[in-house]
Amino acid sequence: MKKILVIGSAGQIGSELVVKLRDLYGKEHIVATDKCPNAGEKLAETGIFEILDIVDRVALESICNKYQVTHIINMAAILSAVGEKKPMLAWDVNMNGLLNVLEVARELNIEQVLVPSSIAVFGPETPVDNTPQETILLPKTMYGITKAAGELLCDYYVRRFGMDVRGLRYPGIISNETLPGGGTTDYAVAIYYDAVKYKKYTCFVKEDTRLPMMYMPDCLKATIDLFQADFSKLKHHSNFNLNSMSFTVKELADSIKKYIPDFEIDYKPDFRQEIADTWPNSVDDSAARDEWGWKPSYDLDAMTQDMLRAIGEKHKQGLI
Ligand code: AKB
Repeated sequence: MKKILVIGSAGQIGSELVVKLRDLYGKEHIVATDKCPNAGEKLAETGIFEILDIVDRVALESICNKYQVTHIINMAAILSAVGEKKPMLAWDVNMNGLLNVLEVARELNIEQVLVPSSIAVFGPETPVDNTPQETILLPKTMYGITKAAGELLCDYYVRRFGMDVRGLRYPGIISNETLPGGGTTDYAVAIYYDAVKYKKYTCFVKEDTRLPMMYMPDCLKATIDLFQADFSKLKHHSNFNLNSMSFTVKELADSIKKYIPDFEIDYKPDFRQEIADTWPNSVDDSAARDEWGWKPSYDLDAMTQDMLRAIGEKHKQGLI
């Protein structure tokens, strides 16, 4: 039976992925870990939780041995905006941390490693519309550099050591459970919270900024579908493009206005505009569709309705 270690479980995606995995495989089969003890409190109440900093290889190995881990999902990462403020930290967590995961997995014969990548692997030289699976990877952020190098490293472990390592390029992820931390696409989450609380949002990128985005239920589905896919059927391994929706900030604001007509937005672009300008508008995910059957469910309006409902509920209860 699988014993799945999730690293970085208290983050935006990890916190919801752990809940889903516990439902699917049983809570005794999921080892949730995070470096922040407080952030993991909720996860610790409902299943196995250990404190783990991905850069601590000895601790990682000891947890894998303690629980006889068979699968690792690595959700720990320093994202693009924080990565530009702290590039050495981004390198350490995203590269040295990843190397620890791959090396421990190799030494202990772990059956599978899943490592998310990101649209941040692309750069201004990449075709911006329907970005192909195989294309120019010249990222300009430290986060993007570590993700592009990480994809190559993961594919190296597949080729050189015959390991099962897989990964997918997340677009901006929108959710209402745990706030994202330190990404450029965070505006697409913050806008909903501010719409509910203040009916007003000041956006840190311009209104015509268009980026690929995805709602959390689709993100969880994609992650679990790839996790469960038959490895022998995969031609790609660590770098699946993943498309769902693509919209400008104005289109996002217009979608919110359908449900909150007096919602107002203004714009004060900051350093994150430059990052967003290096990323594509939309990506071609036919490899993910062909090789493991990827298919998203949500569009912008369906997501907006669900986000406003969930955040409105929290607001009524005084939780935000
Ligand atoms: C970020 O904005 O840094 C992330 C990402 C696109 O990977 N959300």
